[in-house]
Amino acid sequence: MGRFWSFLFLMVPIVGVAIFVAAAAGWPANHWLPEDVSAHGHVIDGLFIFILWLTGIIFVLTGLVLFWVLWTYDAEVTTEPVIFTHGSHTLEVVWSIIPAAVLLFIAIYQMPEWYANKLGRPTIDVAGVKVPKPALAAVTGRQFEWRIRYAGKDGLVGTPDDIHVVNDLHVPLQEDVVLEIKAEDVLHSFFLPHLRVKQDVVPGMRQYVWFRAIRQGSFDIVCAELCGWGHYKMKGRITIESREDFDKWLADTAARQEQSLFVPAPPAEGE
Ligand SMILES: [Cu+2]
Repeated sequence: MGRFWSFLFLMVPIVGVAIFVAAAAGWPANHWLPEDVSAHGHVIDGLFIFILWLTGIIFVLTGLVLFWVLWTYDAEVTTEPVIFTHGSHTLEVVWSIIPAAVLLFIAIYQMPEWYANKLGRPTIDVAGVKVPKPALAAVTGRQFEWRIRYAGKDGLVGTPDDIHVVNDLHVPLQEDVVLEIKAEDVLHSFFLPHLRVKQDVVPGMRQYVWFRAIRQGSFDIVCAELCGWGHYKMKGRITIESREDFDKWLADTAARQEQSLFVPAPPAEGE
């Protein structure tokens, strides 16, 4: 019976590896990573896959060691008396230093990408001086929608001529896009899976995210922080389009917003 448990625990690395291979091979459906439509996404995917391999190998090795211990020291087979020890000081030191070194390596290895995504905001030239690129739009998370305001003619977000939309973010293709991210009520997380952008949104804090989209299309905006009963429906769309289409969409939206007169359609015959 003792060896039954050995095989049961052997199933952990076997099933783990099988699921990993099936997911990577796209079976039964391709659900590994969403399509990457950003300029920097491949670096983040590379980090993800690298850490997955690292933890995957350690997972399989520890699973196999567990199997070996259960198999070798099965009480029904091994008749030798149990030896109690106080452990191995050397072993304790070694298996503390190795994970510490690995974690330190990951921390240093990912630093350039962390800088590029969280600290190195794109700049623009103003009279020969490099200044942080202003936000194209401000996105405010609230229960349960994304409110978006674009800068109006003055080029500044937060002024009376702003253009307002809800859950419908448009950005130009092949340009560095900076977004200002805020929360109105509780914690949210602004997540653009196809652009590999995710930022917690904290009430009272003004934060910025940036990216460069390299493919046209319409993709998801989701909230990645459980923010209340309607968290699941806090989703919007991001439309990536050419500069001309973006300018036209923004002008049309601004014009619609400025309509001061609403003329309802005449009632149909017989009403
Ligand atoms: Cu939310």
